[in-house]
Amino acid sequence: MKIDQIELREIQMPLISFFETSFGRTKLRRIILVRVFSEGIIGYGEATSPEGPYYNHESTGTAWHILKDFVVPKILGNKIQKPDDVAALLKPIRGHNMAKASVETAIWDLYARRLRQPLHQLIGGRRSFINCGVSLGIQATLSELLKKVEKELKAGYQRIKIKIKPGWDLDVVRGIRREFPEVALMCDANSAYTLADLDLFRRLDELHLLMIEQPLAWNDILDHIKLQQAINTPICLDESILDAEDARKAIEAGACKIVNIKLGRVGGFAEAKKVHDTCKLHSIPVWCGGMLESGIGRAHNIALSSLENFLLPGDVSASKRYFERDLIDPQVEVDSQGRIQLLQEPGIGFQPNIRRIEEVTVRTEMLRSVCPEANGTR
Ligand code: OSB
Ligand code: MG
Repeated sequence: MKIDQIELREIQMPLISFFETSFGRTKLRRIILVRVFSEGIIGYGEATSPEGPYYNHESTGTAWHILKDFVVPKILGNKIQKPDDVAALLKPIRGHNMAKASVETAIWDLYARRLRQPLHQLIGGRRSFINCGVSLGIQATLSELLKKVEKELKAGYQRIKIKIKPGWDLDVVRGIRREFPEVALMCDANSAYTLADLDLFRRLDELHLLMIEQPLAWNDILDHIKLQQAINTPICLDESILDAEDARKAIEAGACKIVNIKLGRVGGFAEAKKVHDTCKLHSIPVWCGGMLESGIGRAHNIALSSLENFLLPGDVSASKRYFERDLIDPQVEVDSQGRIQLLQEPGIGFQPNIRRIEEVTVRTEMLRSVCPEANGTR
């Protein structure tokens, strides 16, 4: 593949309603979109880094810096035969997986478009639709949260995830259980607790939750093993799993029974597939996490979720839950049974709406190879 140029673009889009987790509140998404140009075809990717370094170490600003100064020059200065080469090429850059994944996923989209093949098919997906849940942020009151739960269940979503933090946990989960005794329910702590909170987890353990996501430190495995030994509810790791080796070690050690896979967190499709395969080998189900993506990242998540071991509903939901108007056509929609159908168009399947993208762009930079001869052949 001859990569001619790569465009970085920061877009800003307000969320329809703020999204609050244990680490903070998001009102405005600042997202980097990546466009990779090759012989008349454009591949699209999105850096899923949040605005500040509170989920992991990455932010919109660090992603721009790492992309512009390290990732993009490496891509433009090397031969790329197929999208699987990209992750290997970027390996010397330590960390910054979300920055790397934006380009990696764009090159997968580009390659699939070249082959006129849907991306989900190219990566080996087997599904015709994916199963969807929702992630509900921390609210001002329990009654507001209950209203949101009811609304999303009416819309058809198959499971409810709520964010918890100290002071917004046991009573809230009990409150939902009282109103919705049978609903598929889980909670996500984003690393807000320690083993000193074991009592809390023993009580949550009585509420037949599907799983508890990332209860302990973002870089921990050992304490999660101890917690998993103390409770029956499966622990699901999110922040702690950065690659397939992390997944293998966590599973072998008994730190979790379920894994959340995010394209950004693991550096793109090549590693996400490895995490998926490792989990499958150990009979550990996975599901697709979200990072409040625009339609571009959402479309990549849909393709990823088509792999066979995505056995649990993911945090991939309709565009209209997040944004007044998304960046793609059609918008992502969920049917009355909480499913998203996979499209059969080439690449991510959804068409980026350039007019809409222009409207929300705040800065753009086009990067070209300084030495075009160095940059691959057909
Ligand atoms: O931990 O899964 C998470 C959003 C931002 C940062 C971290 C997380 C989340 C979500 C939202 O849960 C998922 C989504 O709907 O995009
Ligand atoms: Mg999470």
